[in-house]
Amino acid sequence: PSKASNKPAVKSEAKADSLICDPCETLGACFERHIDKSLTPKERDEQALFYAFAMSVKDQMLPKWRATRQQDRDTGNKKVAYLSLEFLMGRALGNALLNLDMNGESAQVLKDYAVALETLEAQEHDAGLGNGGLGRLAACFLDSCASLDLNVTGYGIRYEYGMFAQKLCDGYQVERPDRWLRDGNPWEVRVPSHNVTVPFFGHTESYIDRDGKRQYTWVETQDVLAVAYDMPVPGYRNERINTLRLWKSEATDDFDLEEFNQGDYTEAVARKNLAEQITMVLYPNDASENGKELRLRQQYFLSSASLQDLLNTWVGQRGPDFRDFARQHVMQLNDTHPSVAIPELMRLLMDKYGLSWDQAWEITSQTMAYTNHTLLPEALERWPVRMFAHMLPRLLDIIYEINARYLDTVAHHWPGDGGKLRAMSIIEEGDEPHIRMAYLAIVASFSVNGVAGLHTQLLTSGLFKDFYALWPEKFNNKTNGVTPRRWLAQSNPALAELLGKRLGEGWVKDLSRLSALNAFTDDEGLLKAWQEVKHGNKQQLAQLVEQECGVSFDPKMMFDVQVKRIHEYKRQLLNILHVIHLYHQIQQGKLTEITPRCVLIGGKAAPGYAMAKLLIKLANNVAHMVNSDPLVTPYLRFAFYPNYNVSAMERICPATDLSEQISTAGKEASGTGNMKFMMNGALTIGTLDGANIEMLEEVGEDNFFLFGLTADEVEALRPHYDPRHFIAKSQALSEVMSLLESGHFNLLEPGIFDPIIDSIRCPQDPWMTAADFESYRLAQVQAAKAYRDPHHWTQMSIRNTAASGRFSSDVTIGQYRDEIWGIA
Ligand code: GL9
Repeated sequence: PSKASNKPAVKSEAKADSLICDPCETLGACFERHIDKSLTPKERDEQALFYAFAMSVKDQMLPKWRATRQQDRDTGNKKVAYLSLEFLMGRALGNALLNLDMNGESAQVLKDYAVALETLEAQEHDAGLGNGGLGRLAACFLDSCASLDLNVTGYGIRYEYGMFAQKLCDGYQVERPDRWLRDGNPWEVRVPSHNVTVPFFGHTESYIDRDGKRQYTWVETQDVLAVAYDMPVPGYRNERINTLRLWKSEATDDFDLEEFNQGDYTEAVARKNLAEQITMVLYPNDASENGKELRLRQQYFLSSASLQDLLNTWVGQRGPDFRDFARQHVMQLNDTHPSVAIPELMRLLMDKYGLSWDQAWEITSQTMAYTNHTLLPEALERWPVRMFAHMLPRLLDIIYEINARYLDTVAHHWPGDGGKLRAMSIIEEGDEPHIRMAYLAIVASFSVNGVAGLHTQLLTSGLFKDFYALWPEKFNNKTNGVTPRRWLAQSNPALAELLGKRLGEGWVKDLSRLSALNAFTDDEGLLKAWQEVKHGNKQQLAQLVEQECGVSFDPKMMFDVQVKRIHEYKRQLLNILHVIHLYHQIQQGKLTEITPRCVLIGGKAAPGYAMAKLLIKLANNVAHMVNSDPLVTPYLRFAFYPNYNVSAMERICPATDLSEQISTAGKEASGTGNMKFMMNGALTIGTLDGANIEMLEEVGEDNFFLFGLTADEVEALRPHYDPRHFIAKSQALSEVMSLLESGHFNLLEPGIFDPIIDSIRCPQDPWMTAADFESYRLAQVQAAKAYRDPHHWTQMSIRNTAASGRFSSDVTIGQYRDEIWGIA
């Protein structure tokens, strides 16, 4: 493409800008225009008012958004593309108003319409374009990048259907489609000037060009149109509005030209579905391999569209001279999901722009950076070579060539070691050869990072040990963080106000200032105010739990919460076993010093993960027994929160006393929910896993309920793990197992929990639930005892918030900026 091909972009952008309201128009005037001029009084229901209001807030952002793009173009600073199959954004309105400092003005404007801001905010559908931690991390990162004034663009997929809605039917999870776009999306702007086409299928041909060089082309492809939808990402009270660019797949006009030509017009139009399928639905699998062809199509679609977009912009500004490209770009790969971007960048540079292999490789290997998010073997992506050969034949050629050259390096480093070559090859040999995407990502990236100290250590000493030996300089750690805007300022307004009174407002931008709270842990005024804030938040959550679960939570009781995806390694089972233990003790009248508590578990199970789904059923059955025994309910209540999502967490974390972070050590790469709870003053009961370790370091053992085996101990025990021994040794666990095995919780459904019982008793249980039970129970006794001293508990709560500054995603992004991206 020449400069000319970029012209439409400039023209239509000018056109888009002329459509917006006058930049001086106030929010009120803008809203009035959207309401009064376009809606009859009857049409002004809450949904319509929300839509009009959100449109008005977006209109207010447009001039700044444009100015940000202009400034980034003019200054020509290095830019970062954050490539991710998931962005779990949640709702946008509250966050936009906070960051733009428009809450006061909004309340004022809405007064005239007799509707509360909260009412409008509640109308917004969560943008659930992610599964859990990995997708929510991407969302927190976008907020921090904009707030730190960094030129970072998020590239993702505009799924028509986001994360499924979870319903409970007879205690079982049932999935319902999430058509989050049904009522329209007031935030997005369709930007047709950035359309690109993405090729699929076909085959490779080679020819000798005029200079006698062998060139390759990918021919007879089926092309899919990628259409950009931009969402604004406002920084916190600065002038920056960054962009989240989400791609939607559409059929090109010459899709199935053959059939058109044969006169089968309607058939051909109907077949456009195939192209539109690509961005139809988010795969709801948490940390497990997928292997589905459509998923690979999504990955390639995102990668190719995003890279073409970056290259088009570059060529539009600089012409096809790529000598400076690597100095000006970084592509951060959020896990291996977009790692097919590596061979795709090679392809575009060589086949489209005529660069040599060495030139293309230099650029690729200097711009790609890879973040690993899990050690679980089932999550490591491997694609059948066969699938690549069929769908992405040209990319397969390139991967083979990358592998051949890289294996020379391996052979040089370990001469004569065929085993090493086989073990480290990007291609896994076998009856069905596979491409190891993590290996491809490591080979081609200049940076490989884990997401917490322990995780990175386990990567370099285990999973990626050989790569670490070859290229130690590539590996680094970036402990995760969460944005204090959404997770404190917005979700916990009462605490934010108290912090503001005590510390000033600076903490929102510099969370390390929370440590100043440590000076006030003996200030009775603060302690009292702190307790009142927590109590108020608990009252609100109690209402929500009543409404969603039909269970009455008493704010005077301890709120003990575990919300996250349901997975065996996260050990919701350990929590449920403990609830059963408390229930049994109470019924037996054996609990002498009792701390009344309300236990809440929430989270979605992958639709194909039978064991996780059974755990949900168990939680619901146990909850039913607990909540229907009037002898028990004064001391213990238990609810499963349905359809846990970002908006639910905004209500849950400010109201939590005790945060459950109880994964088998070495399995949770980092965790990020753990940080949200800590920021909001919850105490953690947890194992030495992921970022828990760093949280413990910050807050000290006196303010944390630590239990369980360490990662090393887990691995040392594994070969001779004998659950019978641990069950026999613990009276509590023996009793719990007996009760569970008696069918007490499934009288009408005999045997349904056998797989769970068997998993606990199985010597191969990878999660070693029985091994940690007794230690967990004792930590719970400590937590219960501590809660009975409200003065001391509150001091510990304050110390947790005070120590949470390091877990702001601003800190994390500061490290990405300085240590990986090298941007100003
Ligand atoms: C995860 C890890 O399991 C978490 O421990 C980690 O905090 C996040 C973010 O780095 O990444 N990896 C992963 O595949 N998921 C994670 O949460 N899964 C989901 O996002 C559902």
